Amino acid sequence: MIDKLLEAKRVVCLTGAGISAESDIPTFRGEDGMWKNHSPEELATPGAFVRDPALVWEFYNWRREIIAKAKPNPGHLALAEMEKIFDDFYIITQNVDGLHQKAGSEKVIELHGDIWYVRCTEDCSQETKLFPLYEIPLKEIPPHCPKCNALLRPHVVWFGETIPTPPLDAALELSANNDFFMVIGTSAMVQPAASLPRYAIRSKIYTVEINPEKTALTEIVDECILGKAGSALPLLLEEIKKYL
Ligand code: BV8
Repeated sequence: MIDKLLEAKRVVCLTGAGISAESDIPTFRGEDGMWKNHSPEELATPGAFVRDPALVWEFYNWRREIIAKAKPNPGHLALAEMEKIFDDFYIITQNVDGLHQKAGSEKVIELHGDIWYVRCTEDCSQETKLFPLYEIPLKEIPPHCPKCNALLRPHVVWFGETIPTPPLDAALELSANNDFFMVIGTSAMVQPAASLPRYAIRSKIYTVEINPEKTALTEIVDECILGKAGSALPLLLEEIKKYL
């Protein structure tokens, strides 16, 4: 694997909740993924928000409080260093926690949005189309638009909502056009993100999975490192540095 990685001009990574697990952010399908007996799939939907915006915002407030305390772990930091080593190094992330950017990664495509941004559900003005809301905990649940008092919603992609075209097109293009693809910390169950590694494999790109557990991808990738991102990625970085 290391020879393929060293020859690579463009490296692309797809990350999921697993890369933030060692930053103490619960994954979606791990045993800590539930919140008050609700699964994220139940709450991260437009229907749940219409039915009970307060409950959905309680869920996001809980996650925001956890994420606010979270620090990038050695896995995030190793990817940020790799971005400086390779000519072209991109991260496509399913996560909304912003930890890749906090770790120093700059070329990050957030497929599912950013938990720190909100938008007015009435789309009432340019300023409230999309703006940051960092207060922890939220002063008001659910929060209302400062301009028109309509409900605010988190700027994340819910189940049943389409991924915005710009990040999705960029992710599709990168997944099929690179020299080395790493899929890190994802159960590869959520579409269309889960199809990205398959595009890489179909494009005959050397694909490596890093995950302590097997997934639906494990059988079809070129190599699987059965381990945690927080230890596997720093080891990979050390290996790379031997040849620099
Ligand atoms: C779409 C943002 C077109 C929000 C997220 C029925 C109706 C409507 C849609 C569908 C439907 N059936 C299927 C769909 C499609 C649906 C989907 O895929 N559903 C799944 C449940 C089957 N997808 C969508 O709706 C997408 N849009 O398809 O639009 C459309 C539109 C209408 C109708 C049809 C189609 C939008 C999906 C985006 C949802 N938003 N997040 C928020 O965060 O609040 S998804 C969210 O869950 C995450 O972003 C992520 O994508 C996913 C969680 O997956 P993972 O990241 O993989 O995390 P998970 O916990 O599952 O796994 C963690 C992994 O880490 C494990 O493998 C574990 O072993 C590993 N791990 C643990 N520790 C470590 C580790 N790895 C490394 N190191 C460690 N230390």
